[in-house]
Amino acid sequence: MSSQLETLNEWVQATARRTRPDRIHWCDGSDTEAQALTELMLASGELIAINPTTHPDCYLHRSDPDDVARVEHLTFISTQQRDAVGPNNHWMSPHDAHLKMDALFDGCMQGRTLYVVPYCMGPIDSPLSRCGVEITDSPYVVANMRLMTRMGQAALQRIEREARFVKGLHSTGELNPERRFILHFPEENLIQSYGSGYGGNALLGKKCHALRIASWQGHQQGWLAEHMLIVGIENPQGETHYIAAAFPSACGKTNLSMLIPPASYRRAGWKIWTVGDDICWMQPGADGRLWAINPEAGFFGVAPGTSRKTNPNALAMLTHDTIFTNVALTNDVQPWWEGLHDGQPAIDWQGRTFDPANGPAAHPNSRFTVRADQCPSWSSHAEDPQGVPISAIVFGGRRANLIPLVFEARDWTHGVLAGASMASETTAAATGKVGVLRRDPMAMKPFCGYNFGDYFAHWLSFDRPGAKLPKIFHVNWFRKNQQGDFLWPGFGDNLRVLEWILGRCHGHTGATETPIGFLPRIQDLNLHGLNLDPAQLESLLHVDPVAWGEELQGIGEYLADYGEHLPQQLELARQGMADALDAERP
Ligand code: GTP
Ligand code: SPV
Ligand code: MN
Repeated sequence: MSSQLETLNEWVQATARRTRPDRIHWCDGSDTEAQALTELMLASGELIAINPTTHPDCYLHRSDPDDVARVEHLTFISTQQRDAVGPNNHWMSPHDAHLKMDALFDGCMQGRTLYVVPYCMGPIDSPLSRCGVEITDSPYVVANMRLMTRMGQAALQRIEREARFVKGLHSTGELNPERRFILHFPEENLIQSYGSGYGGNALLGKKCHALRIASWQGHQQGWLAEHMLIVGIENPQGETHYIAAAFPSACGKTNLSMLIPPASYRRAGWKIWTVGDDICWMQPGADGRLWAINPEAGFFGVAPGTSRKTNPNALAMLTHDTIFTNVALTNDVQPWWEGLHDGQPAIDWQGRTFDPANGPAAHPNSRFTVRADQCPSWSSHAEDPQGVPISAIVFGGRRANLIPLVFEARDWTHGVLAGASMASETTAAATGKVGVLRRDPMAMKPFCGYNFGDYFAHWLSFDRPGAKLPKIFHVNWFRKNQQGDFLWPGFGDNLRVLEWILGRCHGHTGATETPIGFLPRIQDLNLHGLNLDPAQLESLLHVDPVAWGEELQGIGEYLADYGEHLPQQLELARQGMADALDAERP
């Protein structure tokens, strides 16, 4: 046995001594194994079969009603130095964290099976990929990890070859929110999660490994782990350019990554190729460009709002081999959620007869899990070991006011400031109040495993001799009018904005310069076939110098929280913008 497998085996044995499972099962990722797990969960009620005629091999899982989203207040980074995690994270000392977690894990798997899940984040043969092993007592987690990662034998073989892997220990425990903690020990390459069976809390390859631990590793090793989709845009000349875009949870990454072009674009020959919908690992290549992989192999997407009209590619991939979590059911046992438009809910997400008095039929954070290659727009380059080259980076949030449809940063530093200044209204993806505006730099507020001040400096450090960096943009699909309606149609029509973005990258589209950056003039956007009132477009592109002045002051106060860790360059860029705005004020 190789030394890595010995290390793994010893860790599994030590974990079993603490958690005392009835059985240990090493997952090989095979179809036979998956079928056996499905049957087990159907028998226990953890899975409910969905209509096999309309949705073959699709299942519904209902989580505990108190366990339906990420829990940011219970998520901690544990490092020797408190300063390392910054004011953007909850911190616990490794000593306290281990005491707490060891006590929780003591005997917690009695009567259960301990599953050992070796997985690879990223294409199995890519040098950018990283492996991990999740130990879990939840067969639902195993089934999801099988769809979301390269799980099983191949990953184990890679672990055997490599020097290290990330360890993740998970138990659903009693599903008691009072006994729920998500702990990260980046100095030990270790994750421990107790008391939740839901998504980002439990599928440890995703947010815990591929963002919190990976961002820490990227900081040390010169790469970036980001909460970004990756999409390829093929123009009528047959050239494909890739964009990486960061939006906070439930703010449109999955939708943008698989959009269907507007009719006039389709006729002209535009195509969209999906590489990733949630996480992006990037690093400079020998040519100075940033090259990106999607570390995931599947989608864990938001169900509500997904329809034939908004996201037909998603709907097409959800007709077979999909796990639905916390959606409603129709009378003939098809999945249903708000915004689907087809069919009627009969049973709500908690298994009750649907009654609108109980709230929505599907939970607002209900999700689907599906293999990425079921997506009709899945890119043939998504598995390229070297990744895809990124032409533009896009940041965006859910902002009802102030932020225009799109603007281009002046340069890399200004772009990093635009990312660091992001704010967005909170959504149902995490527990807590929805619709509250909060700062969410680079859409990484819940996911950056270290001090944001150091993270901003790390971003700035990519601007060095020989670098051919992407241009940086900021978008907002969510600006509203006074009646509270979205000003921009969004979804497929977002390609109109992406076309302008790529045009700017290649120097053949116009813009106007403003104190916040470059904005398209109305004539710079392709609006063919779009019925938008010109006044609406003007509101979408309006920059109010007074309100922006206040925004910049707020940004300054927020960034000041990072004290000595904040790179001075960012503060200087912010002051430069503030001065330019002052000069514009009446
Ligand atoms: P996570 O998986 O939580 O990281 O979310 P995400 O960023 O992938 O968001 P997703 O694409 O699932 O969209 C979340 C919600 O926003 C859904 O209800 C969508 O229908 C809605 N949405 C997405 N794109 C747009 C858009 O361009 N305009 C509007 N108005 N809504 C959108
Ligand atoms: C998010 O909240 O950003 C998600 C869902 O993608 S979860 O896996 O729960 O983090
Ligand atoms: Mn996400």
